[in-house]
Amino acid sequence: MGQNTAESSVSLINSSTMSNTERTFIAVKPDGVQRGLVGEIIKRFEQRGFRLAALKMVVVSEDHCKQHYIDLKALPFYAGLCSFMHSGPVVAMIWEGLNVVKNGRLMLGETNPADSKPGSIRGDLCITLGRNIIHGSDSLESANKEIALWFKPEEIIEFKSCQQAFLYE
Ligand code: IDP
Ligand code: MG
Repeated sequence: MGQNTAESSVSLINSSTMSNTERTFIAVKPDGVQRGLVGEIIKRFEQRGFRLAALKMVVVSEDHCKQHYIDLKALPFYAGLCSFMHSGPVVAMIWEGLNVVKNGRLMLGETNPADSKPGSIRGDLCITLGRNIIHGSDSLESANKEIALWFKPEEIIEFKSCQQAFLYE
């Protein structure tokens, strides 16, 4: 197909350039790791078609958790939440793809598992608010902040997935 046809311009605008590289920060919290749900969670993001751009298992400091949840500082559960997040290993990941921030949140379900629909991660795999197994960025701005807090640039791996042409028109 010629470079200058209307069709190729439209497809460039619609897909294979910037938006397919949107990134979100997803973390399996200590309860999700302990319950053996890391594989299930990764499987859901992989099967949806998102690309894994970074992954590590870490026990982070309480200060790191306080920074991660800084927007919730004034809330009564902040201290307990930060202490729990620091209590054991977390699997931190960056996932990439079209509208991955919004779609990642939809895949997670509601903050409270009790309000989460079956089919969502929280709706299928957990029961209570304080043990809801997974974190996902709630906006592009938070995603950028969280990625910068959790990963060094050299830990983020750029590669073109062989699935690209079959996921995006
Ligand atoms: P989110 O994880 O769905 O983005 P946030 O409102 O950002 O939800 O809250 C962060 C985390 O704090 C939640 O995932 C949950 O584990 C915990 N949390 C939120 N609200 C409460 C609460 O009322 N009591 C105890 N823990 C809470
Ligand atoms: Mg949040």
